[in-house]
Amino acid sequence: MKIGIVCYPTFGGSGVVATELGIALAEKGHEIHFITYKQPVRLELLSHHIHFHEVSVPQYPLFQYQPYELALSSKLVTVVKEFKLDLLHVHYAIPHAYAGYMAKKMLEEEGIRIPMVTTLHGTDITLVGNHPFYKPAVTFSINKSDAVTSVSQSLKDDTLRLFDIKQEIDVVPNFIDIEKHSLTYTDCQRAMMANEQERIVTHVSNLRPVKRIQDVIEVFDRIQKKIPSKLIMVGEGPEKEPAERLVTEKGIAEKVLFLGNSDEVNKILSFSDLFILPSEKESFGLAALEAMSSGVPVISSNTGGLPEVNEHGVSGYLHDIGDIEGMAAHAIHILGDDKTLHEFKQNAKKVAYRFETKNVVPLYEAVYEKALALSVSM
Ligand code: GMT
Repeated sequence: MKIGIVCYPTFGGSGVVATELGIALAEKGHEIHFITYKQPVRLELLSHHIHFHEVSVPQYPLFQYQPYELALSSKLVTVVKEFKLDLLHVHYAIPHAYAGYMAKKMLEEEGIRIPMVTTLHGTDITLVGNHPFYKPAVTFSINKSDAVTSVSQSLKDDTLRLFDIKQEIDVVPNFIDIEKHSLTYTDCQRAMMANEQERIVTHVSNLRPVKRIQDVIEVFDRIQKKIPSKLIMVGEGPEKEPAERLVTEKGIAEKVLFLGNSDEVNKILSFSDLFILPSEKESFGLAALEAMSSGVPVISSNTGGLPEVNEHGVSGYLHDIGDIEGMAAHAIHILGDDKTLHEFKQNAKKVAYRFETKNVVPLYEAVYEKALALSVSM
């Protein structure tokens, strides 16, 4: 199949899922065309099965806001025609589903029918998409998609509760290539982060308010009072500065490393002992799954799709949003002795195996077949 994938090319979870999906589909023999404004961060190699088409928006001084959707829909029309694509798969509803629908309609004028699959990832529904300024357009473009997927049952329920949706929604979870995440570290790499007696606690995100970064620091502060440990913060975002201030106020600055965005998350996870994800909202929690696949137990909030990923008492623990004391107590329990930590590490990896790439990618292929069959019958 020739598939056009539209996504955000940055470090966000939806872009990572879209990119890994494209790579996995190409490995299965599909021809993949990424169409976005920058080469996706996790897309290292282009090949005859993987192409990248850059969307550029000409800057014009009259426009206060440059019309990206317009440039994207025009680019989609050009790429679909030139490479004779069979299907468009757009990730994150805003504005991708809207631009995709416009492209579909323009192509129809030329007698070309192309189905569009929309994958809902999270904040496109629970935060941004739900804003009254966007809601009518988001509802419209979801309903006009030929097939819709959401990354968890929880996100599907949220979508049906918040929007007037006439379309069926298939749940296709995030997935992980466990082999790729099974890196081992050298003592020298770990030693750059912590000494042998210290446990390593990690958080990876785009450091937005929805991730409750202050809770990460508060939980770690309680951990380090009981157990020698270091906190590694990976990512860039608006909450970084307040977090840096908070660790200085608490006098734990030398125990917290802010690494910024990193291409080496797998390596960092391979020597981590615990992952903290206390988010306000989290439709799935790809970061938690990535940690678990590296054998890192997770302390998370019990919100959104997280209970579908993190198994309470097995791969880690789930707590009410903001329950810093509870999270810290369970973190200390996991990190307290080597035997308990070893058990949680093994269990985390076992649970992650449920979401292996080879189990999940066929679910997307089935959705593509369904969308294609539907568009032929129309
Ligand atoms: O908030 C993020 O982490 C980025 C965001 C995105 O769409 O780029 O992630 C969302 O999609 C991921 C991939 O499907 C999910 O694993 C994340 O849980 C989800 N984030 C939220 O719902 C906050």
